[in-house]
Parts: sequence; structure tokens; C-alpha cells
Amino acid sequence: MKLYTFFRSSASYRVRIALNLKGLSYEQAPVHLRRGGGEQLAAAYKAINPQALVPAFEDNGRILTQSLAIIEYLEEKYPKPALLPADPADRALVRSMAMVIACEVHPIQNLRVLNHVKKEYGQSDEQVNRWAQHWIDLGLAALQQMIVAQPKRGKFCFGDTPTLADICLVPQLGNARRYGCDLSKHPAILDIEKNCLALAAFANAAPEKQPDAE
Ligand SMILES: N[C@@H](CCC(=O)N[C@@H](CS)C(=O)NCC(=O)O)C(=O)O
Repeated sequence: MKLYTFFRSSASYRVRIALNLKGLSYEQAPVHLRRGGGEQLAAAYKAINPQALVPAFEDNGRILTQSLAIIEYLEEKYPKPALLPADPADRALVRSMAMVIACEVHPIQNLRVLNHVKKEYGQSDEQVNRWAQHWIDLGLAALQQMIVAQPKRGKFCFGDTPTLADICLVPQLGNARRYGCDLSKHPAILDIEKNCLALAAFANAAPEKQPDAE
């Protein structure tokens, strides 16, 4: 198994956490998102992922892209420990929490989107940071409400074992700090982050622990 990854990429970080939680060993193929204008844009990498995004995941000669699809693949192939609850409504809730981050927040604060806003619309670093803060903050506030209101309130986003929702949340908090968000507004989320980072699977997936970390 090979993961095309960048240490600071939160979508790659999600897959690293899932692989660690499942106890799977894998090879890392680093793709530097800034060096030389971005290695993800090279023809050789676009042949792996036509979207020019990390992560990409190789297993048994097949290449998979999109972090949530990769994690669902791992979940189906290696069901234990489960990253989704058993009950269909609970599964849908956990997926919806994950999607708050993966579908509504992360895509509009992504490197290529911020670069486009800067270049095409003449916005400064300060302005694009405020843009990122706005969307991250909105998403985290909604997610915190969902966490507090759900029926299985526990140590993690849902219940007392980590799920896909925590896998998406923890990496997003790294981005939130990078863009200067005030996380003290989301105390329930900060508690969950602490519980996640106490687990080796999360701690060892952190950007600073990766072989390509700078
Ligand atoms: N929805 C995709 C998002 C992938 C993504 O946005 N990756 C970022 C890093 S976190 C990337 O490769 N960015 C490169 C760029 O913006 O040029 C997934 O979940 O895999």
C-alpha cells in the first residue's frame, strides 16, 4: 500500500489517521505542494490523480483518490476497528459530521482556491486568511452544535470510539490554527481534539511526525 501524501495536507492526514487506526503499514510517496510551483501539477503526478490533489492511494495495482473514498475502501476491506457505527442513522450522522468538514469547509480554504482568489481577484494574504477563517469558523460552529446535540455524546464526535468524523475534524483544526481562527469558541471540539491526540494513531499521523515534514 502506498500513500501519495504531503505532510501538511489535511486530506492526506485523514488517510494517515485511518491507516493507523486500522493498524495497516504503508509506504509514503511525498508530493510537495509548493516546491517548484507544486509537484502535484507535474504530468507524472496528474497521471496518478488527474485532479492534481493529494492524497492518492495505491493498493494491489489500483489507484484511489479522494480521502473519504479511500477511507471507506479501508473500512470495507478492514472492518475492524470500525470507523462508522453499526446503526444506519448513526452512520449517516457520523458521515454528515465528516462532510461538514470535507465537503463544506475544506474545499473552499484549499491552497488552489486561495491562490486563485489572490491572483484573479487581487486579494491580499490578509484578505484570503479572513476568507478561510470565516468558512472554517462557520463549519466548526455547526459541527460543535451537532456534536453537543447528538444522542451518543462521549469522548469523540460520536460516542466513545473515534470515527470518520474525528478523522476529518483533527486535521481541519491544524488548518484553522494556520489561518488564525479563534478556537476558544468551540470548547467541545477542543476537548475532542485532546482525546484524539492522546491516541497514537492520531498523534503519529500529525504533520510534524511525517518523513517529509519541514
Ligand atoms: N476532496 C479531496 C481534497 C484533496 C485536497 O484538496 N488536497 C489538497 C491538500 S489538503 C491539495 O492537494 N492541494 C493542492 C492544491 O491546492 O494545489 C480529498 O478529500 O481527497
